[in-house]
Amino acid sequence: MMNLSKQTIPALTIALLFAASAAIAQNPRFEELDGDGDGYISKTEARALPCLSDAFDQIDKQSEKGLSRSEYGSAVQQHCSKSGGESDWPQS
Ligand SMILES: [Ca+2]
Repeated sequence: MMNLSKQTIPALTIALLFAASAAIAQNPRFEELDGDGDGYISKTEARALPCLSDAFDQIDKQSEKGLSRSEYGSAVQQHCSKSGGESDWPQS
């Protein structure tokens, strides 16, 4: 019995870590998409997030450099949140 629980607890811990990282991966942070670090997400950089890439032209109204941090935040909420509204995108 003791041996079984010693094996089960680490397995559950690993499973939880995988679940947590999968949840984070659904909504990459601004810094993760901004590959060249210029403070804007270009159309090319947006390709890493298909829901953002698809809506890029309608989101990027300023249309020069790409999406600013605030444009990105609202775009992800509008276009990348799964149906059911379980998004825990941080509001800052
Ligand atoms: Ca960039």
